Amino acid sequence: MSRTLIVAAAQTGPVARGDSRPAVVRRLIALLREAHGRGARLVVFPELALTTFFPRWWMEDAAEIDSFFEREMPGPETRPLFEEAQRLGVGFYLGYAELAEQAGRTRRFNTAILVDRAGRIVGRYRKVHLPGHRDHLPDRPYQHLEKKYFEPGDLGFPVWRSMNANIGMCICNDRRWPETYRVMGLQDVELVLLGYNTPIPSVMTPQYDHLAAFHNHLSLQAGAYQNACFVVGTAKAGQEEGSNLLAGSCIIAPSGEIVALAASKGDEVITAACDLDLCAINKRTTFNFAAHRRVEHYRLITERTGAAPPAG
Ligand code: CDV
Repeated sequence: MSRTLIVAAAQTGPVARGDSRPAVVRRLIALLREAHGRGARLVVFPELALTTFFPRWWMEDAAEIDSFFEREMPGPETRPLFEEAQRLGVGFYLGYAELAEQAGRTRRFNTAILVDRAGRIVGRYRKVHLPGHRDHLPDRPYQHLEKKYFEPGDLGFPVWRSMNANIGMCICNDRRWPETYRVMGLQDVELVLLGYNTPIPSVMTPQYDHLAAFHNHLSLQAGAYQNACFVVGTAKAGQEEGSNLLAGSCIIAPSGEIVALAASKGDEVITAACDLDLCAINKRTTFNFAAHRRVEHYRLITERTGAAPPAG
């Protein structure tokens, strides 16, 4: 039986600070319907898809900060997306800011969920690699305050068996780290789903702004090839509250090739028919981990966080 799954990346254009949740959800539903019309059974929405990319602003008022977070999922404003996806029989990935009450503590995460075709949340991922800074940098036009507004994820990089595929998730900056994909690769991942908001100019590396699109695809293609899996990367793109967000949503095959690529900076659906059995080619040969990995030489990867020069 063929394991070909039509997957969609549902890129969105900018979301303004004043856009209501119901208005954003209506846009997501329109993209979902378009993807379904093109045969997609799994749709990937961006990181923090329900709001503007608020870590660009220094905020101190707790109520203002919390207005960007979801306390329940689905809640009254997001439920229509779940209902429509269930009606259409389409699974989806959705990124949002999660406010969780855990063991008497309020915790905030940059989160993505995997929803199956029956509208059930079957997977939850909390962003591990939080970029940026936690202090106010008033000389900069924009901040990148993910380290202030979110805790690092506490769930690792699980892979779920759902929709007849081994599916993993990550979020934006995670895509630049080979460890992200390798941990999922070791769980036989076939599809890595991720959303991103990549502001240009970058607060961290303005020297590389002209290479932002290249580095995006380089990271996604390397992750797909080296772990023999498909990768779906979905942007929130365009001029958002004066900040330019990288577009370039794409679907990558296990060969490392880009098989679908967004052409615009706005709301746009791209699709690819992903034959999941193609993952087996490199999983059985070049990247047969059981046959070729030499874990006795990889200890530093988990023992040391920062780089240190050689002794002597
Ligand atoms: N949302 C992000 O994680 N953005 C980062 C930027 C700050 C570099 C990214 O890796 O695209």
